[in-house]
Amino acid sequence: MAEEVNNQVEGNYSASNIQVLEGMEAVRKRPAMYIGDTGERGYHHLVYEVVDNSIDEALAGYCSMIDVIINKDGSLTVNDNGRGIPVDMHPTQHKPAVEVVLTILHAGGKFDGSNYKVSGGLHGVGVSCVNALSDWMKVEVKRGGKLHHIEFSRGHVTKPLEVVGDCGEETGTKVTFFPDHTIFSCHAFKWEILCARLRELAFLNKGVTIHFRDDEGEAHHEETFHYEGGIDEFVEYLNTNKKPLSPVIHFEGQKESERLDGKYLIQAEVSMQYNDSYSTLEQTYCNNIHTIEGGTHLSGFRRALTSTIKSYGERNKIIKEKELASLSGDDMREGLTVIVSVKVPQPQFEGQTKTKLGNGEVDGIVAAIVSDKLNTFFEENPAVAKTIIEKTLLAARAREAARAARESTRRKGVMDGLSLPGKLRDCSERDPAKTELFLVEGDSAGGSAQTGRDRATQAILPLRGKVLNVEKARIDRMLANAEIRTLITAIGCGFGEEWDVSKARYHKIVIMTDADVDGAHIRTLLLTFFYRKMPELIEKGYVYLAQPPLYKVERKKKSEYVLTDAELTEKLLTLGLDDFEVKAKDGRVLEKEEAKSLMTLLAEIEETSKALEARGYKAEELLKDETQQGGGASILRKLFSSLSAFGYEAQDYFGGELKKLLDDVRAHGKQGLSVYRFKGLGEMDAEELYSTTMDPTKRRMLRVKLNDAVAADQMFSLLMGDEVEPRRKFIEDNALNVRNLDF
Ligand code: 0RA
Repeated sequence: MAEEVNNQVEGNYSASNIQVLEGMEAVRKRPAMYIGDTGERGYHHLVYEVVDNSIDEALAGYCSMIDVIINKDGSLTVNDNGRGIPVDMHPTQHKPAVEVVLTILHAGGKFDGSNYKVSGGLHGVGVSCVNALSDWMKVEVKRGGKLHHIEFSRGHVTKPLEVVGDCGEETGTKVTFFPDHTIFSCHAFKWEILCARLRELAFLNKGVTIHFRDDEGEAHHEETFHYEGGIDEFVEYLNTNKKPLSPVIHFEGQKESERLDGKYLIQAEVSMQYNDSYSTLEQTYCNNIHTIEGGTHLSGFRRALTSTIKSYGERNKIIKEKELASLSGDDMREGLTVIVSVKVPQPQFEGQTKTKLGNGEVDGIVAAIVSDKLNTFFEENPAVAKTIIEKTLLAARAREAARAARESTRRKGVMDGLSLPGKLRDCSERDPAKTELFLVEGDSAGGSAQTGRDRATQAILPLRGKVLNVEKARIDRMLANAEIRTLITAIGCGFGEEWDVSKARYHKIVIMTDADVDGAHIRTLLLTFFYRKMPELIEKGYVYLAQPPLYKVERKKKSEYVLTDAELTEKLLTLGLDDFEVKAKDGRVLEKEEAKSLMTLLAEIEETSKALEARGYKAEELLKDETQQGGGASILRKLFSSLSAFGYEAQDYFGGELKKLLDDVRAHGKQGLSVYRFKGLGEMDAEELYSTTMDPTKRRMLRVKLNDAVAADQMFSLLMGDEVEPRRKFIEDNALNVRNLDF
């Protein structure tokens, strides 16, 4: 008898080991199937999977704090004060439960008997996948008065579970992992990417505190997200730089639904606020997942919004009968920012990127909640209702005007691409995958580009003067703008209701502007246009920024082009340090690499001081005045504290000794060199412009990406919208690192 039991245990043991082996190997063999991809997105997705478990604990009411830390060694820690992953023996697997959770696929959620796991990342694959894809993972559990520790490598236990100490009353789970760099092409966590998602999670799960810190990067960022107001605060945040036309309006409710497998609860929450802009921002979520493609929750909301506004407006004689029929849903959403967040057990995700909610019953539930409560809100706030409805009517009239404008432009052939604009110098190739459109600032650069280009694949469209700011213009005015019409025709996708990305005539659209303030302005105007009116071009990765050189450096009749100030400095310093001795404060001669980092640091100090002076500050005074906390002062402090590593102090710089050293090294580097700074694209002749900036085999270009739609929206509202004060503040805060603007 004893034999048999034993056999059975052993049998189970090996069965479960095979289960682990197969599961972990399957994930490592086809990682993309489990986490989407193995690039930047997948790399950060690992973090979301781990954090989602902590969020689940919070949703269940057991966890209030989540700490996320990018560690110095590039690993990442998620620490929560939930119940802690169970550590007792698993009844059928015969190993500690925590080991099961971390090594068997999909073992996470079913543990406490329910599978009501409403969190869970886009792929919802659980923390065991993260383990499989990590070079190592360490887990600490505080539970039952003891601190437990277990370690893994690539999904397999390397240090079995053991008790390593006491923890008193405290409970919680701490997971630290280092992704397997042989699997991922991305090798570092990015502060901005994680920040956006963690902030979003804090908005969506009100009351939870998420604390995020970066110990790896130079910058030592740290931020705490905690929103008692939940998605109401999210809407306020999204409208930060916009002028509100209504208070934030909040609805929530829940409803039981029935499916073949039983009853279950659907929860819905909506926050909305109108602003005086012309754009619409609708962000929808199901179980904390951003449903980018929308779905039944969005359709329910839209339907209810339209019918409620129409019926209230008609009843109260704000909308005339003849206007009623011409009002469209788009009109009601002009200037609206809204978050719809639903919690649905067993959600169905559809669509190309599996981010479209498919559960049919959600539509009616959301619609019922919105209709009922929005109507009550209107009844109680008639003045707000009137403002909103009048804006809606204005939008409808503008849309009618735009339709007329579009009709007339269509007659002129703008929409169908049959007659291309005269200014466009098109290429001969017809396969859009092989062609490029250069949008060039100014007629003279346009001429050089036209002469120098590869006629087969490169088309040139010179742009004269400033492009219209679409952030401030309604569509009718936009379509009346010649520059915008030319762009629409050249690109070939149509516009508005006729938009079709598959008709794009080029798969690379390259913005080529001068490297000065005017150039930057035109670039921003064009990006605003693409982001607001043709976002699919950016999503598909069709939009690029050309990188024309800033300098031409000549030495012994050989010339070389340099793209940025930083590269020029680097070049001069490298040449300058050739047979040149640099000493630390104590007289020790620095190694080549050390000398170079000291020089780079001095160059940075110099550049920062200059930028500050241009704005009326004196670096030396700013540094001494401890009450100064702004961007400039803190950047300066950091630079000068790095200087102390070489034994030098701020006084050595301001006294002139270090300035002279920097000048000497640069002068040494410049010997026999001539450095010419380009003032604009127009100064380059055709051959030069082609070989430095357009030749596909030599050029460098930046592809425009939308890392964080929320940040991008705010950035464009801020830079291009009506509010002057926040823009002034933004520009002042960021004047020192404008080069880091990231869309
Ligand atoms: C399984 C069961 C229980 C909690 C957890 C897993 C859990 C997992 C993670 C991952 C990160 N933090 C976590 N916190 C908890 C329920 C435990 C119970 O019933 O006491």
